[in-house]
Amino acid sequence: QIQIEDDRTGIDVQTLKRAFSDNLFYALGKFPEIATKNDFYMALAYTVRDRLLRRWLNSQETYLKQDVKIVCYFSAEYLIGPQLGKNLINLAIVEQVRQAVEECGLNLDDLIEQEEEPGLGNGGLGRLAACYMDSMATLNIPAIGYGIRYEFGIFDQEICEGWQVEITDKWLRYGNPWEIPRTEATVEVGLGGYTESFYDENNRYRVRWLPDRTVKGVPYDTPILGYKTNTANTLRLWKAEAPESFNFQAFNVGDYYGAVNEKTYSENITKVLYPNDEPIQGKQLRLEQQFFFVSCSLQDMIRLHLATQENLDNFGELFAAQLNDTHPSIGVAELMRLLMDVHDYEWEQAWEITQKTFAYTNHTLLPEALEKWSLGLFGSLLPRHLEIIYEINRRFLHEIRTHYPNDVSKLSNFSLIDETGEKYVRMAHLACVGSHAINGVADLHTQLLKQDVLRGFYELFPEKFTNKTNGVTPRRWIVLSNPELTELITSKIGDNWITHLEELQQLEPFADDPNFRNAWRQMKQQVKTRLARRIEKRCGITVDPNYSLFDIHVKRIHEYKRQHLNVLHIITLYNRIKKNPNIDIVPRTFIFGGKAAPSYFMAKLIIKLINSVGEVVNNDPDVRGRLKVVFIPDYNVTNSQPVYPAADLSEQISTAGKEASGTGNMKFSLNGALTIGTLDGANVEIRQQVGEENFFLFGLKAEEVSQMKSQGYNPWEFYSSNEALREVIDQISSGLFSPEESNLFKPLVDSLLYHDEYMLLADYQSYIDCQDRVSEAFRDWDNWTRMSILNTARMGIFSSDRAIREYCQDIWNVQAVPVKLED
Ligand code: 26R
Repeated sequence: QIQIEDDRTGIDVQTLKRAFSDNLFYALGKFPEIATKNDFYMALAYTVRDRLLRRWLNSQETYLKQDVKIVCYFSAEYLIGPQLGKNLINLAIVEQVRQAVEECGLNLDDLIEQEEEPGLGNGGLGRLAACYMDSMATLNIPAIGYGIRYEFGIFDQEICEGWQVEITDKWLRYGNPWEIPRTEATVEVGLGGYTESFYDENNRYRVRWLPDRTVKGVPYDTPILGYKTNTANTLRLWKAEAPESFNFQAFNVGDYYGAVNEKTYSENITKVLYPNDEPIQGKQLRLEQQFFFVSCSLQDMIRLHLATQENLDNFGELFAAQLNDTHPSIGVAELMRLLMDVHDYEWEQAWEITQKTFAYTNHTLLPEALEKWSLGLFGSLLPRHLEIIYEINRRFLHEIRTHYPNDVSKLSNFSLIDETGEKYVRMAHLACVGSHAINGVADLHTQLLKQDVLRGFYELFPEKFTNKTNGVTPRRWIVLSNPELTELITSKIGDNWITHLEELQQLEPFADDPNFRNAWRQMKQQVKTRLARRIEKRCGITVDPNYSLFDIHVKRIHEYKRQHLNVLHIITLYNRIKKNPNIDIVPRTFIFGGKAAPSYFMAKLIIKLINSVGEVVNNDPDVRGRLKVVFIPDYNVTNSQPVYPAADLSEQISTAGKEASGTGNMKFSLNGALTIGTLDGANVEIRQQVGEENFFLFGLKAEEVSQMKSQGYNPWEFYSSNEALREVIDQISSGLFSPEESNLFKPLVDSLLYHDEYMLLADYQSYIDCQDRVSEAFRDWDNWTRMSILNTARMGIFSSDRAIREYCQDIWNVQAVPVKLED
């Protein structure tokens, strides 16, 4: 019988040291004298992994033995970030480990920085999945995260002469100590081919699918340990491999190279993550990825289920499958196929099980991001699923006909098939009919879903719709990212807030305590200084953490997020200085970060614009360092962690109605930044929470945006009637910021003057006025600090723990299951 605190897993400094050097020797095959920093990192990672394995195995065993309901989170993306620091915190062994490695002559923070993060997502959606996995483990909710083990995640970004350059993300290059392949749980997935009908031995009409190729799915498991609990859930990511078919046997010696080729073909499926904002029309590989991971996962669930249950009748009582956007929505058709074609269920019962199992979260209102697949592509890859979708549709439209007897237009609006031009399968429609619950990710977003994008479905089944406002995990986004703040909060209210974030409320009275305010200001100064050092090192730009307002805009680069509106403000301030070099202006450091999709020309041009404006502003002697513009390259989870804590001001300035929720907005405000923002996504609720006097609001409301659009918005009117705006635009188009190529930004300027899809010019003046209020407020440090404290104190409801509790109660009907350490 293994003892928990034996030599192998003990957590005192001596035992940790011993385990660390054992792992270096036995797992890495190195002496300390010849070990690289990465060897040390790996040895430490294994040492930490050893200490969570017991919890992991016990969790799996507990779920298997008891008939507990398990959440299966289906997501094509996960941005879990680096694991070492997080696991140390969750195991509560940071200090011992720090000392142990120090006694070996090493620095813990250096080793933590050595980790290469798995960038298996684009942005908000993938990071949300990671926060939810953290919260489910912390709340002892049985859960499996299913997804894709991309060999190449989101590209690494370099900035060359102001332009984004994409570099392949080789994250597996030095090995991944956190994952364990479970080859014994490999499954097979079919693709292509055709279907045929037949009568089975009971003379029942049946259909079978004869795929023309199959691939193997091999699961790679990563433990997701909760905070100070015994629950360690599994993130199960599938890798595609070639089946060991005839081709690899001696039969085919003549075509050895052909056989190897086929292997490459199969393995392509999980090769690379698709960037969003990339036209995916006709990208067969993307559909293959989606079907591949969903089929693997459903087969895996069925196997798990049948290990303890006689049949699949109660599948939906033991699994809650959440569709993270429509990317995994093919699961509706695949579960139907598995139940009917493989497990002999009749349509009606299969349909009942399917609807009971699935629920769907929508994450975007942008029309270009609503997934649809052309019938040709769909039918050739998934012929059986297309038949099933036709049958779902036939039955569904029958209901529609009875519900709206005299309205044929309803049929084409509701149909799972878009027949307005070339024919497509509408994945959101499939997700809606196949799920028992549908949710948006912020109050406003859910309202807009009900009013616009999914209006018909809302009228038809209003009871399916709920709102689940997003949340973020305080373990990564406060405790790990901001130790200074963590300590300060804990010194006043204890550390229970880490799992009960509403308790931050207890900070409120301290907002009026001068000593506490002082400590708060010092803490902010400290973390700003930390970021300033990094900026100096990474970008070679000196910034002033003491007097300058850190104004931060980090997120994917997209026109709707309006990084270029921020730039218009920078140029406006620059012009004020140029006109009056002695003007009394609040010094600001504008910090940007984010990736643009490789083929998104306008977004890449915005990056270039930021850097070009920075070049001019940063080097103009008249500015005297009062304005600085910085673009932090390669924005990802790792690089974001030092950023959120250092912000004075958080930029959340999307066109109202476009940002489904945002989650960066929450990370900033939790860390005591004030927000300048529109009434969009979760900004609305953040403002409600922190109080309107502690939030800088500007811009058109969602309603006003659509109104103005329908009345015929003319950006030119704003341009010609606003002198400051006109000057800024003219400077950009005249080449002031691109002397080597004066037409460089013409596409951007033209787009603003003649279309301005995202209403920058309409919101310009309101934004500038609001920024002026920000500057005035920042002059009063004392009051600013007070507002900052109140932001943190009132942001508790934006914990992902709260969000997960709501999903458990309203959608999943899942209970916590405590895991014992000894068994
Ligand atoms: C179809 C395809 C290629 C694709 C489109 C869009 C793939 C991925 C996306 C990403 C979208 C769905 C996304 O990330 N949405 C973001 O989800 C966050 C979490 O809910 C929100 O906070 C954020 O507002 C929203 O943009």
